[in-house]
Amino acid sequence: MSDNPHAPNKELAEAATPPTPPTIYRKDYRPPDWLVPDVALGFDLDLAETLVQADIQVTRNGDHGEPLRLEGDGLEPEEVLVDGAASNDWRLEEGALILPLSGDAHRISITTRIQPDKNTQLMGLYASNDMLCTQCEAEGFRRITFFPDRPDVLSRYTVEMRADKERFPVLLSNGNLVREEALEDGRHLAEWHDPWPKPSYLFALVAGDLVANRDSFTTMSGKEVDLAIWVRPGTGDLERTGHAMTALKNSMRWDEERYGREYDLAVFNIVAVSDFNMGAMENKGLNIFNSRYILADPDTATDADFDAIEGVVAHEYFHNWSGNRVTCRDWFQLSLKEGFTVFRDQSFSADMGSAPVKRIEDVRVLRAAQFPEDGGPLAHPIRPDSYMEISNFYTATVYNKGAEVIRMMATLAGDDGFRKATDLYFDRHDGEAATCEDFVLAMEDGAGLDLTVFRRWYEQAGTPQVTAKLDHDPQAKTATLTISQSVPDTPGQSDKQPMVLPLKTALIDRATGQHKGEQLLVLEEAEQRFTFDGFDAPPALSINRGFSAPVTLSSGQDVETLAFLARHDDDSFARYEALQQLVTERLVSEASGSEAEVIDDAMLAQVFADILADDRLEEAMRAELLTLPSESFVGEQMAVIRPDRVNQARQAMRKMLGANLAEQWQQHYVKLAPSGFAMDGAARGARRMRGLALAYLVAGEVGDAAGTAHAHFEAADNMTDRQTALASLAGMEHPLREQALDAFYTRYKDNALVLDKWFSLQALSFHPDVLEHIAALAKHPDFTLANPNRVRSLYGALAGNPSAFHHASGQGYRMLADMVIALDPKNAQTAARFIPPLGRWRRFDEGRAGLMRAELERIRNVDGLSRDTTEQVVKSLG
Ligand code: B3K
Ligand code: ZN
Repeated sequence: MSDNPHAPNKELAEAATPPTPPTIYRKDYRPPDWLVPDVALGFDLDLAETLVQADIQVTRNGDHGEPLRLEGDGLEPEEVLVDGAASNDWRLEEGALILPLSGDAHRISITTRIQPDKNTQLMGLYASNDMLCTQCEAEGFRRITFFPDRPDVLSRYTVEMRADKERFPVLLSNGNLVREEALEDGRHLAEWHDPWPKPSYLFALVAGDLVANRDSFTTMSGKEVDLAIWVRPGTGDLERTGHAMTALKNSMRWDEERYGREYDLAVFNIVAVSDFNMGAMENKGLNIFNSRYILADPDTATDADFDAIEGVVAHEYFHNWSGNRVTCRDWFQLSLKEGFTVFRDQSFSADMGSAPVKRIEDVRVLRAAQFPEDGGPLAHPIRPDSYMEISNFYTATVYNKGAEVIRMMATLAGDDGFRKATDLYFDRHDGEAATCEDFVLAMEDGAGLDLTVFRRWYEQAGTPQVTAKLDHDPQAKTATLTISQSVPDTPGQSDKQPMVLPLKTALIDRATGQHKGEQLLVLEEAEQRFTFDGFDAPPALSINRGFSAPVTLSSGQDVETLAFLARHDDDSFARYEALQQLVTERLVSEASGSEAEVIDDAMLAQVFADILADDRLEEAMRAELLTLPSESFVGEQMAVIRPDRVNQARQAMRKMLGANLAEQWQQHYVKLAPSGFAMDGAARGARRMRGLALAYLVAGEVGDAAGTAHAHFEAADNMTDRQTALASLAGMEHPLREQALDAFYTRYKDNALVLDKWFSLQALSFHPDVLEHIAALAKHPDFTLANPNRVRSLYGALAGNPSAFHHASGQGYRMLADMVIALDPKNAQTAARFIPPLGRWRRFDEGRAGLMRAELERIRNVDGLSRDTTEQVVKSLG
């Protein structure tokens, strides 16, 4: 930096701003110049240094004179052979190896050497707990060897692994084991062959000292599949794999029954690893999982953890067809496999448990993660038009909104039509790298739909805003529904076209609570009217039932109508929605000081009391209905988010409901006390509802709240109860708080996944000193930036606790930015995931917005900032 006092500040600032990485555009897609039908890989595996020999058969794709381009990231070739002869006719360009080739088919052999134990990015081949494993999606394979590392190059892989037998007794890769041999010097060899051509992102290997839970599955055509879930020995982990195994077998059966899809190899291996950037990875025949989505027993995992495991195991398994057999042409098509597979895992979980509760949870996730993304600086269509770093596009938009788009097509097609269309899609594109357009065409051809206008869901970002207004004509006895929509501007997109919105609707008679049947209204224009006959009196409008379209909807219905729907709507989602709306409108009005007509304490308590007394409800659904919307969700509904006021209003409401209904909560608390531990749906629902009753009793300061929570904690014979009670205690200024936290720590300090909960629940607490607690936890000897789960357990919770993160001092923002700056050089992918919370700065009051921006700028100016974090920061600053 110049120390000339006359240098203009602007130039100085410009000179200091690090460069922005190049942008890659969807419109620039070109088919690969060279194909690779066959690959043979040889690995001499070790933690410190692994030798990789890649033998690839390349064939010219079309009539062109382009050289062969093999992507590489941080690699130096030790030797390059072309058709068996050493070659010097190559160059390195931006990390890639460029080889001019004269013929149409050649054999290229390349030797590289990599250092797995120095790989802190956890992409490519890396070490975790003395085991070696890989993560290649999206562009990790190029960190192992030089290769056309793009999803439209499909190859058959043979993999020979050699390693010390004592330290790496288990050697796994994709496909089937074809050979095992002892070698000299205590080494051994395993050869794997995967008969299914696949892109490099689905390559995987694992080497280590592992033990397996083994089982088997007979497919619908009678083929035996050996199943194994591999974990570390001597940790107690093996005993925690039963639930994942059941989930796997259930997924295999479900995909046969619901989609006619059968598994296609003789083995299916899953390996659990502790250090993993994401949830799991669907590598062909060798899924690699973050251990948190495999390991569970009632003592260490909550009911919600059990559900998450079931969902993720299913998700990765379902990718075998939606992702592996039919893969993506390019990374802009990511939602082709991810949106569809999320939809598939959501349907599976709905079938395994309570469908209405599952739907509400999926919508909660969509609203918490995707709606803010769609309304912010990082908004993008489910099929993005451009990116700088593809790892930043594994988003709630691509995944969860992508799943909603598939769901809408399924709704429009009907069950039979949808099945015909998915059969056609799989048959037509088996073995291919396909596009989102291919999927939509299969939907049109298979289900007989015209999706011309519907395609806008792939093009336009932003959450459609829908207004519905119901008018009643007493003379004509008609009800007329006027629905209008608009799609907000998003970065790079304005003046949007109307979307196709399938809205499941019913008009409910207020006297009887009945309706004449649900109708599917399909809105295609900016405004449409629908008239219904036979209404003597104005009905109540139940619209977007089951959340059939992913929109925000305001129906302008008054408090009485919403309260009526909250008590009587026969669609569980719509019933939930009515109560959420009542509560949200009240909280928004209080936090923003508006004069709008909102529900008062007495009426709200009465609606709650009626739901508490409704004996037709299953307990899990009751708990869902009575759970208040999150502070973040309420804040999002405000013109300018005021986190402190939202917190105050919401806490006051919890206190009011806790105190006013003390007797009812108490009754439920006692009535739902278990006689013993069980995992069935009823027992889990009871635990959930009893936990909610406890939370309200604590919020209402009913009796000796700390004593009740502590007794709950002490009596717990499972993690769900223990965590619920500890979360309540963590928010209290009471000596029992420390006592319980210490007891929990002592009991579980050797179990990393449970220790993550200990970090998380303290950082998520309502305690007035939560920021100091978080700062202290960041210095705790068990805290480390090296493990993504641990980082998320503390800093994900910080970002998810508005009272901490949005503390007016800006300390929350600072702590997050400090962590990002420290983590970015080690693990860019995980670091970049913490930028979006700061990127929301435009939605907050001036003071907070300025503080958030300042932290983004501080990160932006770090020398050598990764492409991942740079993209998120540059876009967030706008
Ligand atoms: N397909 C993987 C995602 C891997 C992303 C790495 N940046 C997990 C999944 O969606 O199943
Ligand atoms: Zn996926």
